[in-house]
Amino acid sequence: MQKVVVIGGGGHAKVVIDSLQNMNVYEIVGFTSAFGDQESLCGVKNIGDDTVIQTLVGQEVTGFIIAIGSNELRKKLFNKCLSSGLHPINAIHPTATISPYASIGKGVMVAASAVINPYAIISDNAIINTNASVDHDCIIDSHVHIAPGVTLTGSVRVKEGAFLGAKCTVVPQKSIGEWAKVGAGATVLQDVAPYSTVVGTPAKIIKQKDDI
Ligand code: JB2
Repeated sequence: MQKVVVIGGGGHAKVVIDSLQNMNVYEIVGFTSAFGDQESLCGVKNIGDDTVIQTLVGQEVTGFIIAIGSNELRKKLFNKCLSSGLHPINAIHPTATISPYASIGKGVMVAASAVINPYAIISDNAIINTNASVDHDCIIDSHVHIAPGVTLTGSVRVKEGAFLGAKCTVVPQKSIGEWAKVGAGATVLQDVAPYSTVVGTPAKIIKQKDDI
């Protein structure tokens, strides 16, 4: 079995480790974390901070996945692990349904009961969380997090680093801009501007890029 390391030791790491264990194709050598985390998660041991990564490369560990919810931090650590020579692996829970006509990038997490329909494209280091639905022709860019229960109807474009909160819905052919945030339960009927935050039904802007 390919030896892999999980980066992160919080709530999201539990879900990623559980998915990897269900896949039964990787040997997880441990997880790295930043501060005061538990000694083990789901039977996988805490092997310290990210300084151990270089050591692992020399110990036949070839794969990694970033198991952290924050899109900014996940992007930073993804690039750091790539430059260390490790290769990103996917954590796809066996109960996820992924069309053979969909395309899945590297370092992607697809959680239990998520559905990815034909001609959807999921880019590197994205999270498609529990029970989310990504319909035909949706394009999900890198470092995006689609939270549990989100419904993306057909041909939705989600740009880099955007966060879509739990159970929000986006109607067809709308675009969510780079690093935008959509609140839990929102219904998106219009394009969402980059770096903005929208909430409610219909979704309205509560924060724009200029407010940052
Ligand atoms: O530089 C780092 C670093 N910075 C923080 N390197 C490594 N290896 N780990 C880092 N961390 C780790 O991120 C912390 O040590 C901690 O283990 C983890 C953050 O844990 P937390 O439980 O706060 O967040 P999470 O990202 O695991 O889960 C969030 O996102 C999920 C998608 C939560 O909001 C969950 O509720 C949510 N389901």
